[in-house]
Amino acid sequence: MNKKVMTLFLAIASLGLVSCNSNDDETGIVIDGIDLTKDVDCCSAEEALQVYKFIQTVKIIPELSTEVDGKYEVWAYTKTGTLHKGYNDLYFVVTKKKTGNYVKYFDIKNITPLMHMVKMDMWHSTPVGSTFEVFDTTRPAVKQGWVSLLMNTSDAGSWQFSYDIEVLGSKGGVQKQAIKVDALPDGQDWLKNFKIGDDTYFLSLVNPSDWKTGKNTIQAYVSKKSNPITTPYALATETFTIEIDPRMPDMGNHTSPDNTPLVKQKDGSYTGNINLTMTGLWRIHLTVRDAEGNIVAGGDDLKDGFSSLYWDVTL
Ligand SMILES: [Cu+2]
Repeated sequence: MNKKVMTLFLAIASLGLVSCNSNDDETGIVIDGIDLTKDVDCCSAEEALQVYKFIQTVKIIPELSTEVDGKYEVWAYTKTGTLHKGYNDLYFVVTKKKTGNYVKYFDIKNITPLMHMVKMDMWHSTPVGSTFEVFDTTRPAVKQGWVSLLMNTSDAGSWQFSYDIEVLGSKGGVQKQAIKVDALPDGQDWLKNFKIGDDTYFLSLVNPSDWKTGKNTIQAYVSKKSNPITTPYALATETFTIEIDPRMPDMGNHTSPDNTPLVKQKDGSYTGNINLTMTGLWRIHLTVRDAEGNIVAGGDDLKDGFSSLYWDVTL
């Protein structure tokens, strides 16, 4: 083969990889001065493979997936392809329609879940993660954010979602898309609220379904209800400490050793340690303190001596 035929052959071979999104930066195949393999909008072959592997672990939410400018496809994912009451991780991936290649540079903005409450004919939003960040340096073309949905869809009301996306200068998004929010099974209650004066705060427990028997990291977010309530609820700016007292109500309210309070991290989340020594229903009683150490929630209104502010997690 002469040199030109050889490069063409390599180029075609590399196009074969496009379907599994391995646009390879390293090979750098050039025809007439155009580098066919180096897609500057995405990633190395290794990074593309990481994205590909990641999306095998999640499922598409068709309602939140869309197309931008006829050029890009936007894919929204959760772990199950559905949404449920409480905290949900949301992931976004963008591909080029022509090649299927991932696009690294895009921004998700203004994610706005709204619930219409039938009886009162009013709308409210819900806690939302402030930004959709690059998920992981090994998977740079995946953006991750979260929503924590106050209620599930029922006769009382239903949800719609909107967001804006910008991909390489093209703008698009999803507007007022109806989407169902599932209830959690009995024995699971991952979202609670408390009040300080006129302000309402929400405590969103992050993915307790990932927990195993024994020691786990416990993570949560504290969000503050917006005014107006149709604006997504941002993280509370205050610094709290969330003390936990896990008990098994079906087993004489025994507790477990080695639990530590949730404290605020740089990323705005709260993390601590929880030790769930056996399977079954755990009621995690909460006491919230402000930065000065004063109890602001869960301190009074004790039921059987325990805080009436609690998450339920069934292992
Ligand atoms: Cu509602």
